[in-house]
Amino acid sequence: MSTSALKDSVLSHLKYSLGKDPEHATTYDWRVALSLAARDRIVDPWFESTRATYRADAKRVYYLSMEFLIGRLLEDALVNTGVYDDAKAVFDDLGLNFGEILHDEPDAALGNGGLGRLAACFLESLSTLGIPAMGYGIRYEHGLFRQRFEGGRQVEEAEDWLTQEHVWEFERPEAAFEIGFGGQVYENGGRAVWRPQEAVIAQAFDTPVVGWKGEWANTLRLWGALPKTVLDLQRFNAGDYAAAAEPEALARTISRVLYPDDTTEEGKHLRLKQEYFFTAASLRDLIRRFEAEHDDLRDLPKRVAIQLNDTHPAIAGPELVRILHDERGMEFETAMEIARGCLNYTNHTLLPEALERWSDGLMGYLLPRHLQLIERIDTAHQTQHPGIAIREHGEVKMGELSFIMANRVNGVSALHSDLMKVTVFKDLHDMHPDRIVNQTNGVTPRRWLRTCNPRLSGLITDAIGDGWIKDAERLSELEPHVNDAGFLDRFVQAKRENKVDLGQWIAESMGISVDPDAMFDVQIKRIHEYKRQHLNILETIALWQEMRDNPNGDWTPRVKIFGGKAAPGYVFAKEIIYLINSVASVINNDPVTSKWLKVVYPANYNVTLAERLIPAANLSEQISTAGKEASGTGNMKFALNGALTIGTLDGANVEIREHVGADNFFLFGMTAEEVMERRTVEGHAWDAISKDPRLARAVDALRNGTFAGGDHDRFRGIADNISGPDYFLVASDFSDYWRASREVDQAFRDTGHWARMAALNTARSGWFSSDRTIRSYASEIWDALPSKPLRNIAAE
Ligand code: CBF
Repeated sequence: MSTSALKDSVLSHLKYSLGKDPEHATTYDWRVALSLAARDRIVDPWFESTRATYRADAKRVYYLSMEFLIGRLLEDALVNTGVYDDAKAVFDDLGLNFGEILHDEPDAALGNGGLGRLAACFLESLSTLGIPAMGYGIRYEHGLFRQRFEGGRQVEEAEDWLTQEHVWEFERPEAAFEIGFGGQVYENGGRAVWRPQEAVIAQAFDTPVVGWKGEWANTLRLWGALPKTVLDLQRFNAGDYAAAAEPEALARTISRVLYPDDTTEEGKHLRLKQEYFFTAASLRDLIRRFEAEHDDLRDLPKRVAIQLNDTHPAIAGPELVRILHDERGMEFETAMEIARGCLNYTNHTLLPEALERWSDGLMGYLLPRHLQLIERIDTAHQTQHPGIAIREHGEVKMGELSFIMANRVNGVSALHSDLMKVTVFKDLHDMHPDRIVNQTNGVTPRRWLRTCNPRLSGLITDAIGDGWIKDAERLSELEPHVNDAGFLDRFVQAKRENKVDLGQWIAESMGISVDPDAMFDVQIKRIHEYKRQHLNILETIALWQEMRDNPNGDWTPRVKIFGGKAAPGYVFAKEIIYLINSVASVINNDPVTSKWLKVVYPANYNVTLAERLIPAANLSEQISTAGKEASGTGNMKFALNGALTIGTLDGANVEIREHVGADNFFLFGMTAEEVMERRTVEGHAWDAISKDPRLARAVDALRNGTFAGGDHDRFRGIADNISGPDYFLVASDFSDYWRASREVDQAFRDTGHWARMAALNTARSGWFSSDRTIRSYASEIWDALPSKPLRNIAAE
């Protein structure tokens, strides 16, 4: 596409879609006009991909996920369709600030963390590889909450990303299904009939997801909840306006918020409703599509692979059995076989408390027929494999249900998959030894290097051509360049410029000045005890104390950057946030140490912020208690962007270290096995504290009010936890973390060597592309083939 054709398209949308002339157009208007012009370019490949799928009668992959953390879409679309430079030229020509236009787009907060971002990377890779696929999820009006800090504490606010028109989606009023809840189960002629007591409408909204060069586009179909009756007119006419609007308000509650606090009964009720709502709508939709082309539902497993992203869509098992058995009259056993032939389950956590369980009471109340079917599935499984139950202590265990209903179950890193076999799913694995397979996570190199880090990706393309963007393993061709001083200089320069940009943003948005030559040390992820942000802040405190002791020391300057949200009901995580902010305000105002140490915690960590922070990072903090982080994907993004990792042997860190080389990775801490052993030592925390005076002093600072304006109690909870139960072994890993951190300091001072290590991280991280992950799912789980690439629209 020529620049002038793109310009015409933007101006035409400005006029005819937005009804604005250029003189009066706002940044919003220009952004929407450009997005519509970009969207136009995606529609043809999108249609062609669908037609090609029908023509080939290809197997389709359906990815069911409660989260799709897609972030902003405009820049990605421009890059993938090859018109980024033209778009920039158009706006330069119009005298408008292109960066400002791109940044006007709201960040779609349809996810919480790694699981949701993984789903978004997978959709992009599925399109890049040309595998016919569809993502199914919920169109949350507010998504995950927006985080703000008030006096250092997290405050949650409703995210309002949908108050503006979401230009990427197409509303599909015709693709709507009635989804029922509650009610009774009757018997009719030997068949069970479920009569729900209430129902809402699930309506589809489609967003095309375009792959690299626009050769293929799949669909993200998100369901919005609507009432069956918009307005109760009788009540309205009787003057009871609030009651008249109630059906609409209640129905819409289902697609309002991602992860409503489920510590209350109402919250649990809503969460289970959400899960059933999107799963049931998706199954009906995919069966309708199948039946438009095929007659025999017994062929479903040949044509359809359904991936359950965690247990949130686990109700898919009983629902599919219900449709096939109750509604289509198949034998229960046949229905089971078909369901199991289609369904696969990805586990993302070993934390037992994170594996969902629903009480029989709630399940029976909302989904009475499903509870009966779960009992039957349980009995059938126990008859063949005695000893493990889906239902236990009056609860349905969704992990077990997912496992039993799945053809394949996968973990998300080699270590995690191995641990699944000996911990949470030990008994099931012993019964079904072939079912668990590993699929190490990956990230799309388009967004997480090409787009988010134009300086580095430009340098890479200059050195080895742009083949790496589609085939990230070709980044290894950089290896010889790592010995070239000129290349390394440019590598360092790109990183430094990214740091300068970030420094400016920090200064403008937070009023903190940071030195771009200091080490940018970043820990960004959900706040959780197992991720151990409190280990990091404790080390920060200890470092600050030593700097104050020795103000003439030759310290390596560091900027410690944190980012992340705590679940609204997770009190301890919120205390950690408060502690980090409190430490930041003391340290950042200390004239003695300010030239060496700063602590920066921008609020509302999201995809956009990650895209800003990762390219500027020197050090990536991956410091979870070994055995607790299933994989991590941030760790991969950092390595790809030339940051070195300080980390434990946990999740995908293990594989990252193998790929980048042990010399280019700062390892510390206990292994998963040592962690389990250490926990059995009585008083392990006290033991560690008494052996390390540095640690003792840092913990003491939590108790003596140093960071709480003299209040001894404010952070006592955290101090007591670290020195008491310390389940996540912060105290026991502290000394080794300190040692590794000082090694990092030393290494950073040798700028040439650091640059080489950083460049090797980039050169050796291509394996962590989500293209590799998706290829592996396609061959080992889905039996789905990439279709032929269509035309390359980027070249047109
Ligand atoms: O597999 C993707 C990610 O999922 C999580 O975020 C999750 O939600 N359970 C894990 O915590 C990550 O380790 C993992 O990378």
